[in-house]
Amino acid sequence: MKVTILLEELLAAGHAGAEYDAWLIRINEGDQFSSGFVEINPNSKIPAMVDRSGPEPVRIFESGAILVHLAEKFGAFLPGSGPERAEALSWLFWQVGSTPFLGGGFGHFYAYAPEKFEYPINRYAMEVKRQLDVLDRRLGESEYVAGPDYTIADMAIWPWYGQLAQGLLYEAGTFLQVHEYRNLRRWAEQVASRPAVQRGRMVNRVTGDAASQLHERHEASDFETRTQDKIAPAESEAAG
Ligand SMILES: N[C@@H](CCC(=O)N[C@@H](CS)C(=O)NCC(=O)O)C(=O)O
Repeated sequence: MKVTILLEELLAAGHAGAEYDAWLIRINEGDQFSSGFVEINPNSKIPAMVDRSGPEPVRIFESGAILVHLAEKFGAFLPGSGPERAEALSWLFWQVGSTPFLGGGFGHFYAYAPEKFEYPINRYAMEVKRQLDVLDRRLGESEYVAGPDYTIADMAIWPWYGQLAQGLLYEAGTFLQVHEYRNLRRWAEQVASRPAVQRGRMVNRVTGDAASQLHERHEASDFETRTQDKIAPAESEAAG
């Protein structure tokens, strides 16, 4: 989601060279272990990207590396030097290092594990609340995470902590008392209101409302013509 948000932001800012093809990798069906995907990401995780704009295709894996690659290529959403760049990269790497405790830790035990084990749920909930507090304090002193400007750090953090603060992740809003993090919620709503974020959130999405799922994205008009409610209306009705 963070990569498609950046690509949509770049297009919205007039960078026509950011036009992209997004293919669906169904991780619950093991697509990430197929030989074609492993050639792009030897670690078998989404996201992964091939930049075909140069003389030779360039593969990039790890979401943070993809965001930096694109931001540098287009000279956008990442300050080129100085303390502003250091701050944006610090928060970007903060996200990559912190989120395994939210997704692999809290999300796994709270939402997906076959049984409810109290100890890991409490342990990871405590860590996630600590992380939410870190973000809330930062967003109390700054409009965006890295300062006055919207950067790739916001795009990396919003899909996890922004959506969590808005109650859109794991249905854990009440359990984690996310309403307490007022600065984080202010920022989450601000980022969520951006049309490019709304589009980026739809790409490769396979859950929720059929009208918000664009399984593959190959051109801008796909948002109007190829969402699941339009290409598989019978299926989406049957799914409720
Ligand atoms: N540090 C990696 C994490 C990527 C990651 O964990 N992706 C998950 C989905 S959120 C995945 O592909 N899981 C499939 C699997 O573990 O087999 C990044 O930021 O790109």
